[in-house]
Amino acid sequence: MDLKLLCGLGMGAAALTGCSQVQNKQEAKTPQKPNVIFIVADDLGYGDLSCYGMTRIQTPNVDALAQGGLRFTDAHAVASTSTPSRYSLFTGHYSWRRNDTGIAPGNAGMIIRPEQITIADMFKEAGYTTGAIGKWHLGLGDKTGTQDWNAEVTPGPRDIGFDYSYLMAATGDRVPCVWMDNQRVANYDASAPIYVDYQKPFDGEPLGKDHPELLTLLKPSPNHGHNQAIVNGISRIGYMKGGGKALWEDEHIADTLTAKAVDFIHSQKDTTFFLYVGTNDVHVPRYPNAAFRDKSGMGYRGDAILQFDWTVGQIVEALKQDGLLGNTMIVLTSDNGPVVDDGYADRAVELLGDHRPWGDFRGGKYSNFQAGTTVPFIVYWPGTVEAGESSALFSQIDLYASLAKLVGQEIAEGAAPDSQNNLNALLGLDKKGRDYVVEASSVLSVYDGTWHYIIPSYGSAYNKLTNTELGNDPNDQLYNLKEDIGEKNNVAEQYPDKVKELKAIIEKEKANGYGLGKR
Ligand code: NG6
Ligand code: CA
Repeated sequence: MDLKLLCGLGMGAAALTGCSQVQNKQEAKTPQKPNVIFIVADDLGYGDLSCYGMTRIQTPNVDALAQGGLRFTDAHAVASTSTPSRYSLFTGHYSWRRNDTGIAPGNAGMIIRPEQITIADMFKEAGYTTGAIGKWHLGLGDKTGTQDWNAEVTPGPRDIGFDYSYLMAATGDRVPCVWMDNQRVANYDASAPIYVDYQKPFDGEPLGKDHPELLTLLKPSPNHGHNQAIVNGISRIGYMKGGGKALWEDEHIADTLTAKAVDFIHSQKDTTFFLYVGTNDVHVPRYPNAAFRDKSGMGYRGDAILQFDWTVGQIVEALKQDGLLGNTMIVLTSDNGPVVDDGYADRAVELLGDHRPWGDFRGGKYSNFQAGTTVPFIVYWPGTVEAGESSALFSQIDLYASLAKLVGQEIAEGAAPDSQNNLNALLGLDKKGRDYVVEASSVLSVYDGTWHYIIPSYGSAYNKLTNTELGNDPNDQLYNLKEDIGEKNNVAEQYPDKVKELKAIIEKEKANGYGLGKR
């Protein structure tokens, strides 16, 4: 890297002279057009990677990104579950402004409508080839329940900016259990037409709840549901008929999506690309490949973490082979906080030992407490993003505006209304980041880097099934994260002015649209 670029990026401050003005401003040099890859893990917690303090197992491939890149310690997903989190990531619009962005069934219609402008549209405008691989969970087709899975399902990712897609419609635990290759079932088997229903079972199709003897790979945890359609020895949420040789095999989900990501990278080595890779790891049902199964000593959840790490390694290796590492920005993160038992008896609870997937934070997936949305977040762009750690407050919702700034793209009118340009924080040049983040779980909360305020709610305080403290309380809750990272002491009564100030932020934000309470 030449001196001019170093100055422009505000790097090498001590070693360089003659560019102090630029250093003070700490502005990123834009535009630049690297390839951009989002690797979004599923339900991977802040404490689930060895570079974030996990000691039980090692994640060397992710750690290499952390060592050569920027590891954030205060980055947030917008919501504590997948659909609303990914919705905001792609649109730069708070999912909680709508009432239809909750956890989507596998037959949901497209939640991001074709007329909406997404981050993929933004990249396309900037001349990128765009791809989406892996977990989608944002609906496909026009209306819920009306898809014909035996034909092209439209609208789909193509209509919201993705040139290429290879996706699971929803989650591993929801039907249909097939891959969608550019909006058509992959490996379609004409002898076994596919039907999906979330209301009523199909005559003659055995269900998990009636046929435990057919659940050869995994059984559901008691009272968690997940006991409907049976697809390769695992019962799911929803009813399904057919599929034949198109049905996915759970032990090959990770290697299938990894191979597709690697192929995409190789096929685009001479273009500039944006690739979203949503892994199924470490979501339930966890049934990792034999290469990882029973290898972690922590059960399938730990094995799935090893498998996730392998996927990351394969993607990096593909970039290396094509000589693309210096010209590619990888953003590695998770869609929401961790959960140990999310529906299947995979011994994750029994074998957890002293491992803390949520790190020092309280709660987890589904929770208003900080472990709901505080996620691992690593930016790797060797030669441009200086290696280190950043405590800047960052929200995934800002990827849209920040990357638009990076590539020199205007934000289209009406697009990404909640996304702020925090490119300097993303590149490690601004150590502070956002003034505050709004977090969405059962209710909204706001966090300013020190104080976390959760609005009163009458929801249950505890989810017995998943063993999660949900952070619902009929009183105001205020925590000082700098002194009390585990949110043990509610200090709302001691700091009424702080409560008032943070409450006012939520009210101000809600005034621009609010649908969460109407779900
Ligand atoms: C919940 C499921 C859980 C998981 C989650 C979605 C039950 C009892 N629990 O409703 O297993 O599928 O939805 O997870 O059905 S997410 O990470 O995709 O948001
Ligand atoms: Ca998730």
